[in-house]
Amino acid sequence: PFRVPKLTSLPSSLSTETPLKEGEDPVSSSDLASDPASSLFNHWGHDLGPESRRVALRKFRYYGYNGYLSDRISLSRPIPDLRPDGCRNISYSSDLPQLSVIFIFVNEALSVLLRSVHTAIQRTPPHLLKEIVLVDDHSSSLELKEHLQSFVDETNAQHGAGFIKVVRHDKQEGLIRSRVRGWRAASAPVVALFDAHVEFNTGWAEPILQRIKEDRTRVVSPSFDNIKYDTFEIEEYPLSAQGFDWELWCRYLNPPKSWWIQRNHTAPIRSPALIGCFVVDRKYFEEIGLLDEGMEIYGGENVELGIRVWQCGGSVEVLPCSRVAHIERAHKPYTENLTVHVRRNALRAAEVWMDQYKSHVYMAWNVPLQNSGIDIGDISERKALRTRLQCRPFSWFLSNIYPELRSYSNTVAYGVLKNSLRNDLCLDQGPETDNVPIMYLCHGMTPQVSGLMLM
Ligand SMILES: *[C@@H]1O[C@H](CO)[C@@H](O)[C@H](O)[C@H]1NC(C)=O
Ligand SMILES: *[C@@H]1O[C@H](CO)[C@@H](O)[C@H](O)[C@H]1NC(C)=O
Ligand SMILES: *[C@@H]1O[C@H](CO)[C@@H](O)[C@H](O)[C@H]1NC(C)=O
Ligand SMILES: [Mn+2]
Repeated sequence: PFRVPKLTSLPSSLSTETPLKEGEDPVSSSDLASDPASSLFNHWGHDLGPESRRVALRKFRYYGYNGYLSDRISLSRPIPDLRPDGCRNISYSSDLPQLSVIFIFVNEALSVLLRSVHTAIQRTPPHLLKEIVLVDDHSSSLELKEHLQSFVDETNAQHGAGFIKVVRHDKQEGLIRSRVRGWRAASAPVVALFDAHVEFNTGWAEPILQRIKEDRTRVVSPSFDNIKYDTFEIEEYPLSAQGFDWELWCRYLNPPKSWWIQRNHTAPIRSPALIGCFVVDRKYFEEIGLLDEGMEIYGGENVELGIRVWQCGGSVEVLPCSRVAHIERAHKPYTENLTVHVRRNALRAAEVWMDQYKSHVYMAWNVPLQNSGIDIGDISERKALRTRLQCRPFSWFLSNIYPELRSYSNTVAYGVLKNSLRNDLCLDQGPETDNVPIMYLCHGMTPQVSGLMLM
């Protein structure tokens, strides 16, 4: 029953894309190398002269978004108020706790970073915003040094010394340790950890602070909308929870049934994990173990945090009435090899938190459970944390918090199925449009990796 296709072009199922984090746009670096202009100039810049196009393109390749356009947009532009009906009508406690807003960045366009800071100042009630912490993870870009410093000095002259604090890393530490570094520099009772390519929307802070004031073990995310990386238009996103797949990449999820049943679009959405930006009680964050600083660069730390908070007695939720727009870049900074780090970080989280279900993570990454050859570093401190906090098992998390994540109890083997006569041919998922598997040249990527189940 297997069809052997002509081996001249790849089947449509063959995708080298990694799943997306933060819903980032699936333009890979290799797409950019072959046709960098295509994704910047599709919807923008038709009337630019050749010189401007060159500048715009250079900035786009550097930042992963349209830095040229950003430089020409007001730092305090109005954006649509995308809160669902009912939100504007809710009243909040008059003694909400104060916030430190922490931004981490590496080689961010100055105008994008400043717009993040500006909108935080502009759209957070002044009495609730104690300070802003900027963590520069060893940027090389010059404008982030002097120009940023003069903005900070001017702002502090108005708002008081130390209103904006700048922390700079001498060497690159990655997103995860940068967030923790920002937390260390913060002093307000609640900390908000954000990327530095966002625009805060009206009333974003109050609903979050209310929920944390009522229960300090809540870790809260706003609802995200998208700032299009080419046109900088704001695109409304549907209300979502934040979850993950077995590779521990985060995903937006449909809110749980229990939320829909309430028929109240302003109600908090229970969420298995976090996309990456979140707000948390400063001391509670420490009590439950911050982020796993043994993770590298990027990815998985947000999922680990969500699992850990739930298993150790806290909760995670997304608030429809709190909205923050975020640029989904066309490509990310740091390294082209993000997946190498995400895989390592995922295996760390699996080993510490997921009990027998850790096999699902190994299977998703197609690495053997024993002797995987992947160095995940020392996890003894994280295991001790789990013991100290007397956390629940992962099976509890799966049944009570994330029943949508399918688990398999009958896997006898997983990996790639090779043809024994021609061992360069492997079983492949084939075109997604039909459900017929095919034989195809072995490439070892997702469409050829599968579990073998006992039926
Ligand atoms: C909510 O909105 C309705 C209709 O606009 C208004 O009558 C009511 O007073 C509002 N409630 C609050 C608490 O502001
Ligand atoms: C809807 O949810 C909001 C936020 O939790 C709450 O304040 C409000 O009372 C709820 N409305 C109804 C009708 O239950
Ligand atoms: C990317 O990962 C591969 C395989 O782990 C490694 O050989 C290579 O050096 C990495 N490249 C970069 C730029 O880190
Ligand atoms: Mn981001």
